[in-house]
Amino acid sequence: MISSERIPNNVDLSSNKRLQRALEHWQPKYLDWWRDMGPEGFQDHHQVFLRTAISVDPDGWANFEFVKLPDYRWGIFLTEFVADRTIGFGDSFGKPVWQEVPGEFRNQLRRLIVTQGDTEPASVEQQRQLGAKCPSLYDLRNLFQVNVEEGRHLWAMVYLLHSYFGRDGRDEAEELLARTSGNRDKPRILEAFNEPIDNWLDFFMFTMFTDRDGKSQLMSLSESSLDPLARTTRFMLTEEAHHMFVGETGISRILERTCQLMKESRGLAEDVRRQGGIELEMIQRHLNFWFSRSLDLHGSEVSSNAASYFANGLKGRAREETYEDHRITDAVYELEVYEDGRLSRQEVPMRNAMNEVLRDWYCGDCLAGVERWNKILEQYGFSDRLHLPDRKFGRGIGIFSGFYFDPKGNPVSAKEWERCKNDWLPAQADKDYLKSIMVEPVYKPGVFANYIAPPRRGINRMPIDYEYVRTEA
Ligand code: BYC
Repeated sequence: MISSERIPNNVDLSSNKRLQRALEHWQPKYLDWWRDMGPEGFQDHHQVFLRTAISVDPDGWANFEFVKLPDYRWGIFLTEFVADRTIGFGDSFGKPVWQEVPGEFRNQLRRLIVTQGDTEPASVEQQRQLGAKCPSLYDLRNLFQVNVEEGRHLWAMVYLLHSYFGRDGRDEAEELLARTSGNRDKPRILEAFNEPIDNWLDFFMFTMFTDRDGKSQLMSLSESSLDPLARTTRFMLTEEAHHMFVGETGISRILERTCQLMKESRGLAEDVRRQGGIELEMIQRHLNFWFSRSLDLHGSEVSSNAASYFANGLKGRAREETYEDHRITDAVYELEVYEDGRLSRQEVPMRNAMNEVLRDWYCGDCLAGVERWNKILEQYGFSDRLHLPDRKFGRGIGIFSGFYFDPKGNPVSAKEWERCKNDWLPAQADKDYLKSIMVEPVYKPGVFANYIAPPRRGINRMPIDYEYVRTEA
């Protein structure tokens, strides 16, 4: 039976019998999915030092305990209700927000919620084999924290589907457990969530760049006129911040170790490799891949879907309150386009360019992170730098897909692309090398794989050599 003890929540679950029954029906299927598709090899005999949200207060997060992964208490939380909240953008700007789904926007809202929901279990599936290759117990615990929170984000979207979309919503909730990342017949909806995450470099890049798309999309959904969606996504953002911390500091620590190995040698890639490290060029190739995949997640540059989401007040801009014009009926966006083999600029109605507006915000947020990484190279006295590739590079969605650009954004021929692509994007040789240095997991407290530096501090004031994941006797 679902109770506030089993499912921490602030939606008064026990007094809503219909919802309670629907979730009771869904929960065993979720747990079956978690056992089948969640972290492999860590379901039954391990206790993990995890934090569980038990309320939306700032100290609601301070709950750390050892739990078995399938026993994690996946909760349902919305940020506090704000009385008299009004619609912040679009054609109905200034009118009261909705507590129920308006019939005319039902399909669009369902589609947004399903797309968001689909990414959450997808990422757990993508990461399920990383435990057997972990660089330390500290990192293993962080991986599982990210995984259980993605599971909670799925609960958040399923809560909305069950509460506001009736039979259709319940069917969609089942489908969220039926699609699988990378499955040929029933893949996940968005492309990046079907890419394999085979190694910890991919994992850290994914949590840096793809989780950051999670941040930008959740920020825009948190402006929604559907108040329960806005409040749910607002709380999800607090967890997203931790995932990006894992990604950013994971790469920082790899970079730091690479710098140490470069110092010890002559700074050459082959020397870093000879000592079991990850050379800068390989880090850059993985950055290129996950950044461009995550750019794709923002959709096409010109999108009538995006225009309609904005007009209808379903999905706004990140930090909508910082803009002056919230209706933007006449404004235009100057877009870079590629036509007849030439790059030029074209004006498009701003509403149709909403995906691009969000992508601008996203690129700025990514750039700040890359600059923080470059400080490490600077501190070690190296002139090498990591770079974000141009946003036209390596795209599979939108107006630049189907064309070839180098990482600086210059058009190149198919032949040139073939010649250089292994310098620009991860190649099989990279995968093989990374596999070889991660083949032995590090399960000894306080010990770290040779390719990564220890973190600055442990979790929740525990020491770095704390046994964050324990094997049961
Ligand atoms: N791959 O007008 P278009 C996260 C489809 S991540 C495959 O270009 P639109 C997380 C599109 O669905 C955040 N298909 O795009 C991170 C449409 O298909 P239909 C997830 C794609 O609709 C890490 C067609 O192409 N949240 O939370 O303006 C770990 C034309 O669409 C892709 C959201 O995405 C793609 N990359 O915008 C865990 C928010 N891109 O309808 C979690 C909800 C587009 O013609 N989603 N398509 O069959 C949305 O707001 C929008 O659906 C999108 C696309 C921004 C994704």
